[in-house]
Order: sequence, then C-alpha cells, then structure tokens
Amino acid sequence: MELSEVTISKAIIDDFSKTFLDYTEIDAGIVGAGPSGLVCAAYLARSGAKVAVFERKLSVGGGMWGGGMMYPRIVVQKEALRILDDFNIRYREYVPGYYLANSIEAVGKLAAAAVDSGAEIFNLMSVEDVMIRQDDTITGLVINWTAVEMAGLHVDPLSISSKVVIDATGHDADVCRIVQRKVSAERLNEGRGVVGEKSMWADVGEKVLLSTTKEVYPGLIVAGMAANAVSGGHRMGPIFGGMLLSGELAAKKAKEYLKL
Ligand code: 48H
Ligand code: FE2
Repeated sequence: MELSEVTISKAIIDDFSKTFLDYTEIDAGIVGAGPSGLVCAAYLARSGAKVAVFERKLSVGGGMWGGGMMYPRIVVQKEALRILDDFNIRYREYVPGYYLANSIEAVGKLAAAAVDSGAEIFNLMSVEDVMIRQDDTITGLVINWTAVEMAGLHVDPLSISSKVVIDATGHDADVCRIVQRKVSAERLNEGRGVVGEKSMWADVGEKVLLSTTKEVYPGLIVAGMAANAVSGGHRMGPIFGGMLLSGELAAKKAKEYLKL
C-alpha cells in the first residue's frame, strides 16, 4: 500500500477537530496538567464526568519531571502511597516515613491514568480568561493557542463552557489571579483574594493543602501548589504527596459540585 500524506493529514485534522468541537461543552475544565491536575482529571473522569485538561506547555507533568533540582526523584509520604498504588507508580522506603519514586515514571503513569480514565488533555493551549455570569458563577474558560501568546499575535480566543473549573496552575495560581482581576479580591477566597505562597516549610505546607484545596469562588476549585499560593500556605519543595492528595480532594469537591 502506498502511503498518502494527505490521508495522514486528513486523519489528524478530522479526529482532532471533532474532539475539540465535542469538548466545547464539558463538566469539568482543569487548567494545568501538573501532578495535581492529572490526579484530579483521573478521579473525576473515573466518576463519569466529561473532563478536559488544558495545558499551556507542549509536555504534561508541570514541575514533577524535574524532581528536586533536576535530580529526577520525588519524595512521597505515607498518606499518599495509596494514590501511587492506584496508578501503579513504584516506590521504595528510604527511611521510615519517606518514600522515593522516579519523577519520570510518576509523570508518565499519572498522564496515562488520566487518559485511560477518559479525560481529554489539550496541550499547547493557555487559559487566558474565564466566563462569569451575573450570579457570580464561573461558567467556562477562554482559551488560546500558547503559540499565539508567545508570538504576541493579536488573535481572539475561543470559549469553552464548563460546569466547574479547577485551577491547577501551580505557583502562579493563574486562574484565580484572572478572576481576581475581573471581579475583585473581596469576592475571592472568603474576602482574602490571592494571598501568595509563603517560604519553604515542607511539613506545614503539605498538611495545610487539605484545607487550602477548596472552592474559592462559585464554580472555581483550586488544587495543588495554586491552593497554597491562593491561601498563603508554605511551599514544600520536592515532596509530592500533598499535590496528589490535593488533586484527589479537588476531584471530590468537583464531584459534589456536579452532584455526581
Ligand atoms: C494552561 C497553565 C496555565 C494557563 C499554568 O506547577 P505544576 O506542576 O502544578 P501542581 O500544583 O500540580 O504541582 C506543583 C509542583 O510541581 C511544584 O511546583 C511543587 C510541589 N513545588 C514546591 C516548591 O517548593 O517549589 O503544573 C502546573 C501546570 C504547568 O504545566 C503549567 O504549564 C500549567 O499548569 N499552566 N496551563 N493555562 N493559564 N498556567
Ligand atoms: Fe515548585
């Protein structure tokens, strides 16, 4: 059989265009495909939600690939081992209470779990705005190609309707900052707005994630490092149990919001 370049092109354009069209209306829009966003996507999609993850970069995985200072290893604490088990990520005990995993294996398996569960990942797309209706509820995301943003081109974005939005954008807490600009700090995060993250303190930073992971504005749930950035939680360095648990908790809160 002689291969046709045009058939290859048609296959790609046809399938992606149909998928993109289908995902203009979704249950949950997750912004950021770092560890918290991927875990959230996997658990939400498992419960039957129509889930899309929008990732600015070419690669998924956010800050997990690089482990600690480019040593591709992550540390995970006992409380989060069940999530590693769930996604078949291998680990070993280093000293009591500290478990080591390969950061490259972890990203690969988290991404596979999200996709296997039915979540659709859109890479190379940046969320640049949100839709908010009169009743102060987020109703969707405004997206554009990252390449447009990088080239500084004046190209208008497209919009996706989403019943719930999860900000999993890491240190920048991008979506929360957008909402703060578009409404006001007093209407976000129980009147506190985006506080900004505090200095390194792994123990406190990890533990507080379970309370900073929450709905900060109607229809907007914040997860992972963004959760601590919004509520003034400490950073924690390359220990990732909190990111995994926060992604799981964000999925639970989104499920409640969606009444699933
Ligand atoms: C589309 C966007 C946008 C946008 C950003 O940084 P991440 O890995 O986020 P988490 O919270 O899942 O994990 C944090 C972890 O990696 C980390 O940095 C830790 C534990 N740090 C501790 C410390 O002390 O430093 O991933 C966020 C993803 C990235 O891939 C971004 O490209 C993406 O979100 N993103 N995608 N539209 N507007 N903004
Ligand atoms: Fe970080």
